[in-house]
Amino acid sequence: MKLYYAPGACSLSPHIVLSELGNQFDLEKVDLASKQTERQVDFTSVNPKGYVPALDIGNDTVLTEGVAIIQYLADQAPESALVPKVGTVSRGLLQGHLNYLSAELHKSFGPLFNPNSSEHDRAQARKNVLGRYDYLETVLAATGNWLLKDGFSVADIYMFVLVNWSAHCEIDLANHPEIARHHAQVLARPATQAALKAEGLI
Ligand SMILES: N[C@@H](CCC(=O)N[C@@H](CS)C(=O)NCC(=O)O)C(=O)O
Repeated sequence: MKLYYAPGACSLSPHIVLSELGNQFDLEKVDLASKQTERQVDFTSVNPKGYVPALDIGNDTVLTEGVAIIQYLADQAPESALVPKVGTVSRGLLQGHLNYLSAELHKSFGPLFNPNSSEHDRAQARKNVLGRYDYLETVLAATGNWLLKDGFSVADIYMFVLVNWSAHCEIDLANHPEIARHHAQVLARPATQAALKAEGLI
């Protein structure tokens, strides 16, 4: 299988999941501005939506949307316990976290990566992100460790990738010590280090 990615983008989340699972996979870097891959393929022919991540799983099938990809990967390896079993309450809680991360937190970062955003838009986006962090801080304070009481999951990996943008976006974690702790814990995992290295980020 092949993961289409851009260094440090949200595609880092399936990259870390692949690394946690110890899967064999290829990587192909995408230039998001030109939509060309490093092998000079028109990326829109791989994912017509034009954004990463995209995972080619063979048989002419390309999975898109980060939260779908990471659940698919973890479901293939139930022994990894990176996702609770389908149909359980825990899986419902996981999907609630994934949707919150995607629809509420991930998208709140948008103006901070748009070179055309005004300073006013950027300030508002930082405020929105910090507001989303408030909720995650209470979840982590209640569980004392990961997003789910059951243990480390793909939601922690996705959250790590989003929180990892904070420094670049000038978002201070000083008032969110649980999130800072969570970030440091995921960062220290060997699978995270391997993915960051492969993307040339460390
Ligand atoms: N809904 C998509 C959003 C993916 C997304 O926002 N990807 C960004 C990088 S983090 C991207 O490729 N942006 C380039 C573009 O939209 O042109 C998902 O969750 O997978």
